[in-house]
Parts: sequence; C-alpha cells; structure tokens
Amino acid sequence: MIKDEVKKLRMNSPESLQFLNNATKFYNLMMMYRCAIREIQTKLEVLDDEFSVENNRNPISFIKTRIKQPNSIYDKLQKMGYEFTTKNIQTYLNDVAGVRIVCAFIDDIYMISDLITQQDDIKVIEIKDYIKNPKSNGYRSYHMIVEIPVFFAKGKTPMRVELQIRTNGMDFWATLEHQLRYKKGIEEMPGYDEISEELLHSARAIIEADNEMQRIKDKIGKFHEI
Ligand code: 0O2
Repeated sequence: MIKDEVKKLRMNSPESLQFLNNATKFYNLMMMYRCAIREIQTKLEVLDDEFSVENNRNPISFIKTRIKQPNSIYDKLQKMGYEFTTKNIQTYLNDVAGVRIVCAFIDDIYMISDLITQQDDIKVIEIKDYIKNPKSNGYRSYHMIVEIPVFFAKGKTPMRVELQIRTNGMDFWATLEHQLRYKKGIEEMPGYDEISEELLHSARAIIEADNEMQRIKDKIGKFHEI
C-alpha cells in the first residue's frame, strides 16, 4: 500500500525505494509486536477470569499496553551503538512491546508472575524484582522479559515482550516520577533535589500502605478458612 503511494508521487529513485522498503519492514515488525501483546493480554485476561470465578475477586485491576515509539527505539539503539534496523531492534531491544499489569495486592503480583512462568509456550528471558530490591529513587515494580510464539502466515515467530507487574500504589508513584525523570535537563533545575526527596518519602509511604493492605487481606482470608 505504501509502495502504491510512492508510485503515485513518482518518488522512484533508488533512495526512496530503499527508504520505503525499510519503512515497510519496520511497520511489519511493529505489527508483529502488537500481535505478541495481544497474545499475552489474552493469557492474562484468561487467568484473571478464572481466578475471579473461583475466588470472587479479580487479582488484576487493569492492564495497559504500549508499543515503543519509533524515536525512543532510535534513541535506545543509538545509545547502545547500533544502527536503526529491524534486525537490531529484534536482536537488542527487549521492551518494544510492553505490558503493564496493575494488581491490588503484592501477593497477586507474584501469583501472576508464577502463572505466566508455568505456561509452557512462554520462555522467561529475564526477571528484575524491584519490589524486593527497590531502586535508589524509590521505584518498585516486578519486571519480566518473556518470549512468546506468535503464529503468522509465514510461520511461528518468537517475540519478546516486557511485563511490568505492580500494585496500584506502585503504578501511581511511577507515573508521577516518570514525569520528573523524562524532562530534559531537570536535574539542574532548582527544586529538583527537594522533589526527589519528596518522591522517596512518598515511595516509603506507599510501601507501608501496600504492606498494610496485604496484612489486612491475609487476616480476612483467615476468616474465610474458619
Ligand atoms: P519508558 O518510557 O517507560 O519505556 P533496558 O530496558 O533493560 O535496556 P533498564 O533500565 O535496565 O533498560 O530496564 P529496567 O530497569 O527493567 O527498566 C525498564 C522500564 O522500567 C523503563 O523503561 C520504565 O518504564 C520502567 N522504569 C525503570 N526504572 C524506573 C524508574 O526509576 N522510574 C520509573 N517511573 N520507571 C522506571 P524506559 O525505556 O526507561 O521508559
């Protein structure tokens, strides 16, 4: 379809055809990552549904998905010293496809992670547990890089997806902190240190709240066992 557009514009120099060929490959690859996200999302919805029927509550509050923007993909490859090619994207980047799973309780996070790990078509590539080991700025979340096979007309392709599993509180905090982190030159601005300190303080308050909610949930659970 893009090729037809270029023909219409009479842009048939070797350079424009090369550009077009690369653009087509890039958009195909992004489509493949979107399909991988759909596969993972369905698996998560199945687990959530099953759990809610058996336990009368949903462990997953909500799921957010995103495909990394082309400029962020470019910047990341540049930083790593690689050219912006579809081959390099597939080889070196783990987070083009991202799925964020937000849960009510900390133990839901580990349950979801275990249930995903147990699925025999999923290969876990990497785990970073920023809940047991929070980052120095206060960031907490459970990260998994997984590989999932997606069946296309041309055959089965393993696709990598980054999962970030966190509580509502962790998500609330990370979304606000992200706004601070992604403003260029912010570290030199007056008030930056104070805001960082305040964020660290609020991260501690959220740890307390998450732990408290977990304790209360466990107590309520004991009532049901009696
Ligand atoms: P964006 O814009 O959210 O995509 P890697 O991806 O492995 O090369 P890294 O930093 O080793 O890079 O991976 P890590 O630690 O698993 O972090 C990946 C993602 O987690 C980030 O993606 C953020 O989404 C989130 N994250 C990690 N640390 C922080 C943090 O301190 N604060 C917040 N708010 N989010 C964090 P990107 O590509 O950095 O950003």
